[in-house]
Amino acid sequence: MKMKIEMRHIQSDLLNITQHAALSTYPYIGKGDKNNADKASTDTMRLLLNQMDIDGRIVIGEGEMDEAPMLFIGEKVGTGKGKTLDIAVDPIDGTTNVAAGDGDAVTVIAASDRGALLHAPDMYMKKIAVGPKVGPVIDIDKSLTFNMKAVANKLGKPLSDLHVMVQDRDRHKDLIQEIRSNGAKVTLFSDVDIIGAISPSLYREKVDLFVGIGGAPEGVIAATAIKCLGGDFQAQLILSSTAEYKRCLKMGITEPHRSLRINDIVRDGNCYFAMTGITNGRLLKGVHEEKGKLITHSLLIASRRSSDRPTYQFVESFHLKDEIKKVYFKQ
Ligand code: VTB
Ligand code: MG
Ligand code: MG
Repeated sequence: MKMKIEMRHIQSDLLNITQHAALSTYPYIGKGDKNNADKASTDTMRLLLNQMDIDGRIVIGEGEMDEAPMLFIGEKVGTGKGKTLDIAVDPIDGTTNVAAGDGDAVTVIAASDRGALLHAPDMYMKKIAVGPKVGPVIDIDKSLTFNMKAVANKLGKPLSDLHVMVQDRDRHKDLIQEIRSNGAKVTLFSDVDIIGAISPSLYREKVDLFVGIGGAPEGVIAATAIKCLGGDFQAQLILSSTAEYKRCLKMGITEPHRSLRINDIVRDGNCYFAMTGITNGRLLKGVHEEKGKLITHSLLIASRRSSDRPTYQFVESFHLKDEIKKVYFKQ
C-alpha cells in the first residue's frame, strides 16, 4: 500500500512538472525565440524536479554537462530522500513549433527504476511502433512491406485500410512511396515524433503503425510510454560517424549496431510518463486562456504495476492565471 501511494505521488509530481513547464513556455509561443522558450521550460523542470522527494538522476536530458547548463545527463535531481529513479526529459519537443506558433509542441518526462532506460545519445534512430492490439509481430530487421502485412493480418484488415504515421521528411521519401504502393494510408506530421510513436498505442487514435527516423532520446521517451501501454517499439541507432559510435560506447551501449527490442530500451520495472501540450496538436490541446484561467491538457501514463490508477488518462487542468503570471510571465 505504501508503495502504491509513493508511486501515485510520483505520477502527480511528474504531471505537475510538465504542466508548469508548459505554462512557463506559454509567453514564448509564436515569438520566434526557441532558445529562450527551451530555457524557460528547462528552468521550470529543474526547479520542480529538485523539490521532489526522490533520489533522481537525469539519463536523457539537454546534453552533456559541458554543453548543457542544466538537466544535463548525469545530473542528480530531487531531495535525495525517496525512491531511486532515472529520468528522461525533453523540456520542449518541437521548439521550432513553439517559436513559430505552430501546433503539436509538448513538454515531456519519462521516469523508471534506476538502470531501466537506455542511455541514448542525441543522434538519429530508426523506429517502428505498434499498439497493444498488434502485439509482437513486427520485426525491424525485416522490410516495411513485411511489417505492414504482419500488422494488417493481425488486425484483420486489408492493406488498403492500414493507417501509417510518418514524419514529413525527405529522408522518408522511399518509406512513404513503399507504404502508398501497398495501397495503405499515410498520415504525415511535421514534428514531435514522440506523439507519432505512441499514437498506435492509444485507442482513440486511428493509427496502426508508426515508422521513420527521428531523435534517439525521443525514441526512449516514447518507448517508455509504449511499454506501459502494452504496445511494441523497436529501433536501431543510425551511426553516421566514428564519433557517434564512440559516444554510444561511452554511454554504455556495447553493440551500437544491434537492433533494439523494447526490453533493451526500457527494462522491466516501474515506469511513468507525463506529457503536457504547449501548442494545440493532434493529441493534446496547447496552453490556452479561458475566463481568467490558464488551461493545460496532459497525458499521464504509468506501468500497470506502478499504480492502481488507469494505465493512461488525459488531464485537463485549470490554473489561476494571476498566480501563474506572477511566476512565469516576466516579459
Ligand atoms: C526528431 C524528432 C523530434 O525533431 O528529432 C526531429 O524525434 C529531428 O528534426 O520529435 P530533423 O528531422 O529536422 O533533423 C523532432 O521532430 C522535434 O524536435
Ligand atoms: Mg527538446
Ligand atoms: Mg526533442
